[in-house]
Amino acid sequence: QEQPQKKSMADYKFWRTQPVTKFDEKIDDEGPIDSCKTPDDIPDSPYPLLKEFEWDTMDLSNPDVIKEIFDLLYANYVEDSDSTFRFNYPPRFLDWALRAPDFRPDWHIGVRVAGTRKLVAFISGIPVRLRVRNKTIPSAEINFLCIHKKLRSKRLAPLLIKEVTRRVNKQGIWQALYTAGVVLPKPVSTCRYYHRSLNWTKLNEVGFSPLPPGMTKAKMIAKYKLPSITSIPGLRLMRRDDIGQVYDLLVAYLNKFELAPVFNKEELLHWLMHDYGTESVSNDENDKNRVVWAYVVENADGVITDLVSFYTLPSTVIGNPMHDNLVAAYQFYYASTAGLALPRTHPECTALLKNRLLVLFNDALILAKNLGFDVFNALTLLDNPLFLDDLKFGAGDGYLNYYLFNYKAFPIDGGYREDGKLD
Ligand code: NHW
Repeated sequence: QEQPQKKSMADYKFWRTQPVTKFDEKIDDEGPIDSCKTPDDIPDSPYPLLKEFEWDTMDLSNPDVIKEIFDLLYANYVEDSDSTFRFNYPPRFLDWALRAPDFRPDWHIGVRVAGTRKLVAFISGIPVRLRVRNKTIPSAEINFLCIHKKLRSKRLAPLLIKEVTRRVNKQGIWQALYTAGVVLPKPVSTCRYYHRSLNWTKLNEVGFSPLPPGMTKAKMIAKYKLPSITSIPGLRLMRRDDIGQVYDLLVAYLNKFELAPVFNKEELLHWLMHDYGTESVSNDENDKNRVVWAYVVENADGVITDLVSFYTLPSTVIGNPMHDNLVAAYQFYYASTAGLALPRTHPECTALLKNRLLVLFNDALILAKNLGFDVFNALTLLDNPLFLDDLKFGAGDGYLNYYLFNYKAFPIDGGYREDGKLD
């Protein structure tokens, strides 16, 4: 099943004016698209809005402000194609995702109704360093673009995008990464979503997993049954003092891939551990407020050989009499030493890695199931094609397109195949 067909450049009235790769563009070399500018070339004041609206910098250190963003997203953020599910990012998630190390408050941009101060639109950026093959690019990662349903199709999105671009450029940053389910000019990479049922009965009741022809409910439940305890000796919740080893392991693993973030230890600690295990917050696996879980495998010599992590992302189930939410675990960073010393093309490298990832992710599924997740989601990226089918992940309807702003790059394999097959 292919992604919905692309339109031609002429149909993108906004995007055709932006420094992004065109659909039919032939790429000769990688690098910025726009000519070089300096922050002084960028206007000091915000783009004008219609007079009933005003820009606001959202102060996420204030829980009331996070709640306002939560409420906007809760009612208006991303839905699936037939409006059965809508992402429901918990406030704690927004805090984690947006107040990352070195975040800039003025990249958390709201649009309010001038009279009532009601929040009606939002866009955010955080600073990231991206490695595209062997070049490291200071960038912004743009996310949570959302416009209230009543203000759709009024060309407000291009204004939000231009305003975040202005604020990012003012810091001397000229590139950005963003992802979207929709096709825009032009993805640098496309991944497909895969889903592994943990609670098949509930997934069936909410309409996520139909009963396949010729199967019974009992057979489906049996198909997805998992052991109740994990199998890898030395698998345990990550602690803050693991960061040195985890950092080295993840850097070595991600090095194999063409597009990856470049973290320092502080950033990686934030993404894997948030504030868990600090003086103020315990490192409790079952804490109801937790948004990210990271586990390591420590061998008998105290060496960390593997990392696996996932985060929570509940969705509202729209108009279902039995359930009002669906809680998905999303695969996050992982790494393994299996096969790492061998060249990637070496056949033994793939076999070693595949065997390891099969047990590592089977354990991750068990952990997620025991934590109460309904489904485990992953994309076709990294080494996932080695284990998705075997671990009973099924191909979803959704795709995730990766985009670079003001940077042309040769396409990067995201594991998405038009024939739906995995490598
Ligand atoms: S993707 C999630 C986006 N959010 C949602 O889907 C939530 C539900 N939908 C909405 O709120 C993750 C609205 O439908 C939105 C569009 C706001 C999506 N990305 O205002 P108009 C992200 O947050 C283009 C980019 O009339 P609307 C990533 C569309 O193609 N562009 O539409 C965000 C058209 O342009 P065209 C998108 O429905 C990355 C124009 O918007 C888009 O009322 C942002 C129509 O505008 C999308 N997801 O509002 C880019 N969806 O050229 C960052 C639609 O076709 C770039 N459009 O005429 C980098 C900036 C920083 C650079 C720094 C160097």
